[in-house]
Amino acid sequence: MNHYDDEEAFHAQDRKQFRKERKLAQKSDRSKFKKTDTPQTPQEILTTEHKGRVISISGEGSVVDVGGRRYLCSLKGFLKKDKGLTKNLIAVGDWVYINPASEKEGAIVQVLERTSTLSRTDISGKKEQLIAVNIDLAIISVSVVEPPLKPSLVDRYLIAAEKGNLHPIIVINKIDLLPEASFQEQELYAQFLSSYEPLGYPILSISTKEKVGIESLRQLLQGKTAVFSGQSGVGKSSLLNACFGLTLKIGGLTQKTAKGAHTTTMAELLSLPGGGYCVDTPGIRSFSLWKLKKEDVIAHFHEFTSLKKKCKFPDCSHIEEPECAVLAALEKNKIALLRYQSYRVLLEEATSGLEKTTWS
Ligand SMILES: Nc1nc2c(ncn2[C@@H]2O[C@H](COP(=O)(O)OP(=O)(O)OP(=O)(O)O)[C@@H](O)[C@H]2O)c(=O)[nH]1
Ligand SMILES: [Mg+2]
Ligand SMILES: [Zn+2]
Repeated sequence: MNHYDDEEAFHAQDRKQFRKERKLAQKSDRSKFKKTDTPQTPQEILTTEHKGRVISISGEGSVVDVGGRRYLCSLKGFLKKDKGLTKNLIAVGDWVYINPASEKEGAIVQVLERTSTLSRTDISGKKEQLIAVNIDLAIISVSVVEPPLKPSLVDRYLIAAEKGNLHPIIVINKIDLLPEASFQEQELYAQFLSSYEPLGYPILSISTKEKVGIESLRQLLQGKTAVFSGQSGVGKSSLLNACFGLTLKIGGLTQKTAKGAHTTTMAELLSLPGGGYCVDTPGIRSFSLWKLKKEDVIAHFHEFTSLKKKCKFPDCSHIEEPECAVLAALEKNKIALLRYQSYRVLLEEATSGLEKTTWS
């Protein structure tokens, strides 16, 4: 079974609706979708009053905010020519130029260069799927239990953030559940902190339920643009509601598996009171890094860097080679076991092309 199936099944209904809406939209205005459209002259395009930002994307089109006024926009056909290996040409957070057709509708005629991108591999495994773009902070959202903490998922996000030019912040939610959690879950949380904090990654332990750590998160987000991403049910929407008094829809967890209910179904850029923006995103069931290379993995585990020189073989992969300095450090607890386990999983993925990315 394809590892995306679960997550996709949740949204199958949405996709059906998406296709239906797109078909209707195309029918009602064929001109907006013609691949033969020709670009306008730069003078026609570059009028600042038509510059806007993509807030959300649905089957009907992209909602673009132009100075507080919202337009539902289609995409000019000529922009589709360069599709290549990208699943979505437009992403939430994109700065675009639009050509208004009425007070409420228009067409995107130009997409501005992106300063950052958070992306993963799409369902087909062949294309890059942009989650959000032009974002300062990647809020890597996890929970201690329900769903359980997944260190290798955090490492995936850390690599994605680094590759996409975003600052990562790890947010561990639901710490109120720790006292009642199993010994293994408590140990994993403690081990996670002792493994990742020394590496310099900002980590916030939070309970939206008991209002712990909310103020620290709010301060980090102030004036910035952040994307909240992570598994369904970790509490991304709850975190945003708690920080900014928003009223985003919150879901339950399936009783049997304690998995999220995929409550948020569409990424949306939200303007925050006091300045800044946030993108709440639908929960992921898997996260496969786009074009993950062995070098990306090696560079990410920078605590191995100084040790590598001491390995017997210069091309040592630190798996089973003799006289490996990384393995020796691991034995002496000088390298965190959680990080080494992540390294093995990610290296395997990068070298074999096989993706082990499902969290269920
Ligand atoms: N115990 C506890 N439960 C929490 C906390 N934060 C959120 N929850 C619960 O976790 C469940 C999921 O919360 P959501 O905010 O909908 O999670 P999400 O990450 O947005 O999920 P998706 O939109 O499906 O991706 C809800 O039942 C929340 O009440 C917390 O700090 N402690
Ligand atoms: Mg949500
Ligand atoms: Zn080695």
